[in-house]
Amino acid sequence: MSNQNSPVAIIMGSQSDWATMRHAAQTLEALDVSADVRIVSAHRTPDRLVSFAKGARDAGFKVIIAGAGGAAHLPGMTAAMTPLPVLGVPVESKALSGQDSLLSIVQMPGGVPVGTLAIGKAGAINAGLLAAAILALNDPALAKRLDAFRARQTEDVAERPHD
Ligand code: RP5
Repeated sequence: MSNQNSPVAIIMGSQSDWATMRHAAQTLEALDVSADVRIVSAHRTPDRLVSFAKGARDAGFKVIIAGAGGAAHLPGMTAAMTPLPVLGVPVESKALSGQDSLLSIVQMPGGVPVGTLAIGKAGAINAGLLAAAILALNDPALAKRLDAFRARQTEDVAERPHD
């Protein structure tokens, strides 16, 4: 998970986010895209956040996936400090089922974008797919792997439901 020279960084606010964010990591792994996975909390480790976000481009990352729950400032603060594309995953919180996370991430002011995904597992999977799609713009082999993923997904849908 600590992969030097990875094009994707997956950051999350807490160990407790890993159950959700692992789906982003697994999605990328299935597409043979290396990811560097870290805990970076906007509130509990603000210096770590500043250091990571300000250094992310020079570290060689191309896309950042940031997951957080509750008062989820991590994706937005990361986007404020890097020119890299930031994909935000709202983690499902206990108190408000992730509605708080979603609204904390999605309503960025014009000028500082965060590409906000769905709450929870679906959002984490799609963040992985979107990161791969961004990288595939300059990586024909990865584009083929993404096409194959889509084709398999289509083939897996039965014509009719079964009991
Ligand atoms: C956020 O607070 C984290 O992203 C996490 O979703 C939430 C709860 O964190 P823990 O109290 O479980 O560490 O910063």
